Amino acid sequence: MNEYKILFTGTMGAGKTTAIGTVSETPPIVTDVVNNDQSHTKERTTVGLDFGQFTLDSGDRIRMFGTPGQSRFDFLWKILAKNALGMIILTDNSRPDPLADLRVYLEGFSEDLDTMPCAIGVGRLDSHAAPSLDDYVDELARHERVFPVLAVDVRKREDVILLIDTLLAQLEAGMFGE
Ligand SMILES: Nc1nc2c(ncn2[C@@H]2O[C@H](COP(=O)(O)OP(=O)(O)O)[C@@H](O)[C@H]2O)c(=O)[nH]1
Ligand SMILES: [Mg+2]
Repeated sequence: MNEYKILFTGTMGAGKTTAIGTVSETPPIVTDVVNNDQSHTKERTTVGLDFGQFTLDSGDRIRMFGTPGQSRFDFLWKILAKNALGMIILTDNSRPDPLADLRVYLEGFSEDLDTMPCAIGVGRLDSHAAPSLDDYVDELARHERVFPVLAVDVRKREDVILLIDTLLAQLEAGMFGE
């Protein structure tokens, strides 16, 4: 049995806590507290981390960690990224500048992304068509990254599993020399 540690990151409200809760077979551990950040309207936000896990059909176990979104917690990002096999970056397309949001994580996790697969999950694309998936691919290219970009609704189990499968497929293809 293999264990895969996967990191979920992305801006506040992008859906990290929801995504992990959607697929976790154990009650997710959530460290959300009352939000006092005036620039965001969410009532609760993550300051620490989220944790959840589930077992694949193969018997392999996925351990999922959610990072605090705000870059003032970036000292924690480094710790959480250690030994992770892959990273999922979630964005919320209803935000003012989702590509700028993406950049925060591409740059903050730049070293980690040299050695692990990554998939981008774009939320609320159905109601907010711009930027398009192609715009995301172009933004990644500007950072010399080639990652799959998927439209997702993190409230749907199959969407979250597709993101995880996309990471595992990159590992299995030997793209990251595990
Ligand atoms: N209407 C709508 N809501 C969504 C969609 N995706 C995520 N959400 C909601 O957005 C919120 C995301 O919050 P949360 O998971 O706490 O984000 P986090 O800060 O990244 O952990 C949740 O209330 C989700 O139900 C979507 O596609 N449509
Ligand atoms: Mg959260």
